[in-house]
Amino acid sequence: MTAKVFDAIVVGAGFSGLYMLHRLRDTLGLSARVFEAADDVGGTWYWNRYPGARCDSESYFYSFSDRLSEDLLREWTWTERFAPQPEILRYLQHVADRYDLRKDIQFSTRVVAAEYHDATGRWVVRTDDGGQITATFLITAVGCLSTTNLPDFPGRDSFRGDWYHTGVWPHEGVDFTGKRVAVIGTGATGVQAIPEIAEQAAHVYVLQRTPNYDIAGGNRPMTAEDGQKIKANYREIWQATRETAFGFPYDVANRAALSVSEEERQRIFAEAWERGGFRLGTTFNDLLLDEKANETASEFLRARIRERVHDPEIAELLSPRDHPFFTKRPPLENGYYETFNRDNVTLVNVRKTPIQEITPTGVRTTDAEYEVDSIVYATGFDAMTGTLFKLGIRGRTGLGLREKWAEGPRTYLGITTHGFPNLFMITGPQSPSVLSNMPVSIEQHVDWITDCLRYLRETGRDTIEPLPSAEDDWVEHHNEVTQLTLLPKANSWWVGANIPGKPRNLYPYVGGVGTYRQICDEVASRDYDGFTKGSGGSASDGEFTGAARAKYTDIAAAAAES
Ligand code: N01
Repeated sequence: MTAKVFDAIVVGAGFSGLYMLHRLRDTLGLSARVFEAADDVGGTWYWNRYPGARCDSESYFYSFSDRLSEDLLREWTWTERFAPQPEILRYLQHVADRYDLRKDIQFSTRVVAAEYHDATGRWVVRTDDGGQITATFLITAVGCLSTTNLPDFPGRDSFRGDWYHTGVWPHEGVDFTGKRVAVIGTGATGVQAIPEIAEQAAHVYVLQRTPNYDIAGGNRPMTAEDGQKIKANYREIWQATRETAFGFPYDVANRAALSVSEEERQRIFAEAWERGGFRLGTTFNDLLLDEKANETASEFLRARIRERVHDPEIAELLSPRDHPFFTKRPPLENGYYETFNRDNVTLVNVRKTPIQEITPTGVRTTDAEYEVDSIVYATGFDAMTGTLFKLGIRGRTGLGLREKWAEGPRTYLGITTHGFPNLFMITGPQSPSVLSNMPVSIEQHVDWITDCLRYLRETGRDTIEPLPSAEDDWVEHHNEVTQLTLLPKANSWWVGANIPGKPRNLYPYVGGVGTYRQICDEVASRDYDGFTKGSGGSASDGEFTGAARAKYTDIAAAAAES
């Protein structure tokens, strides 16, 4: 079969794949083909249709920015402070239509292999429909949370009732009316789904292994006044998202938690709590660095649980004691804690009495059997690398990405990896990705890749690959920055602890969105420092001067002085 030939292949048609396609095709004038496993655009927002699914970033900054279009920002009006899944999906469908993107997307098609051919300097990509196409550039836009984690409980397949994973929820929805339901998992997803399921079901058993520090979401409808105010300030809002630590339009306050009095600290926490969302995590600059500082926020949150949950024993069971605040992604909640005051909800501590097996009629722990009609697995994802590995990516010497990263990801800037020329990973591991407001990080990567491809064209090249020394340096820098924080202390999916056998590393980069952007820009401005460039698959022109880490050091020194 003759392979079809493109300039670029993109895998995935969520936020990142859509924007990448637009830039490749409409900005650079390249030919591109997108492969998408689903039968429509949307990515995360296509698959995650569980009850209560909504975004934990505020809707007015969880979208494409003015980089894509100021008109689109003016045209689109969000109806809720935190947009529900159907609305975000509609938004992405609207973007696909507005920019006529669907014609270059092949839906219902999975990439099963992607191999780099040294002799031609091209990627050869095979798909599950037997198709084969080649391209100079391969760009993964597969999202960070797209391969579900379904724990391998003994007897799982013997269950005779209905079961669901939240990450692949039935499109027609699920009616739990009159049903007894077990929900396994109390991460950001479980916390959104459980209150909604409890409204419908006859009884809900919440099987909790680790309680989280859930922050009040404070969701509410957006008023016309909200909309006008936001639209009048969009430029400033987006500029701020690009400069702050987490990609929000508000930054971490420049003060230490223990530098203020107890009374003042409580006032600051309470004010952030009232405003809702992730603001609480930005109240002091040492919450992620110092355990004593962190404990003040952790205890503030435990006190909120005790206020809202009537039974003190249940309140204590819901209170995290084994990890500092924000070392696991804190869920945003809307009525989660009150759910445990209902008669039809039972909290089961599966840390103390672990799940032993799934039986034909329910879930058996070491203590009891819970007979249920339905099981909901809110058990998360094989994050950041799970989907990349499933693409069957092989680089220059036939080395598989999975083999290369057997001990953990090795990247340069979280976008590229040595031995895999012309491979770009949007929001790849060791970039800020899931430690940020995703659309901001997605746009930054797509724009950086776009500039890089333009640079190659303008300098008469078509091949780029990071040097091993640049990659070693980035991995070392990533690990050093990680060790400054409390993040390694928790068994979170951020460190891969949720997947048996997964190498323990911090997968996202914690140096901050604004800092990271400056680092990437510095690398680009120095003729893509740390990359070799060339043509036809042969890249030898380029050196590594350490620009990335030098930029970080400069920024950190300036911050320490201020
Ligand atoms: O998954 P999780 P998630 N036995 O891995 C439990 C994003 N998100 O889908 O903590 C018993 O966080 C596990 O227990 P433990 C967001 O970034 C975004 O909830 O490992 N329990 C945990 O309670 C989020 O962080 C939005 O002890 C088991 C739960 O299952 C990410 O998605 C909305 C178990 C899994 O929690 C993932 O969240 C929702 C076992 N064998 C989610 N295995 C937005 O706002 C796992 N668990 C955009």
